[in-house]
Amino acid sequence: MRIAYIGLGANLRSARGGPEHSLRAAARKLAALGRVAAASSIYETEPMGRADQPLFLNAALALETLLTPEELMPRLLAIEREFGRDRSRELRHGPRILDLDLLLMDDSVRQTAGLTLPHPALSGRRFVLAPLAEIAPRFVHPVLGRSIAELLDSLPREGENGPASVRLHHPSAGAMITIV
Ligand code: PH2
Ligand code: MG
Ligand code: MG
Repeated sequence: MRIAYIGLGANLRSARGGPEHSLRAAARKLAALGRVAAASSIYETEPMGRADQPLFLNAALALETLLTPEELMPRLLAIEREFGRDRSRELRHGPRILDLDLLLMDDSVRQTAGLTLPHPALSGRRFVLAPLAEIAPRFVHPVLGRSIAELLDSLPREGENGPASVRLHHPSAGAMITIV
């Protein structure tokens, strides 16, 4: 059994609903690939990369699964496509119907065409680290040798990744899906 940490993000409506619906529905699809062991709250985050787009919703979950990283990755892409994401028609750092990022999988380190583990953007982004720190604060990044809580703590106090760039979407709602 492996544990995959997956980051979820959305800031555009899909044909079926808004970003919040997409995150919750995607989490239920992920649950079918194993067992969701932990799920974060949903966060409302300032768009990184391009300012001229809606706020993002971001979250993270821990998936216990028998799939390897190479098997899981195409399943994530297939779920993105199911919600209507078309990678051929999007801008770098632009708006997204649904983004599912494989952030970490146990202590796997990979660098291939279709998969880089740990996710290269993990350590510098508050909108990834804040949700992840809610479910795995002591998980140690296999390359950097620092915990998620330490990485979050070492982000700049000002600017694009400052503490104000991330807040709870529903301050008292709890996890994005019910853990069974
Ligand atoms: N994803 C992007 C671009 N910018 N900003 C935030 N806050 N959250 C995201 O998930 C995000 C982003 C797509 O590459
Ligand atoms: Mg992403
Ligand atoms: Mg992605």
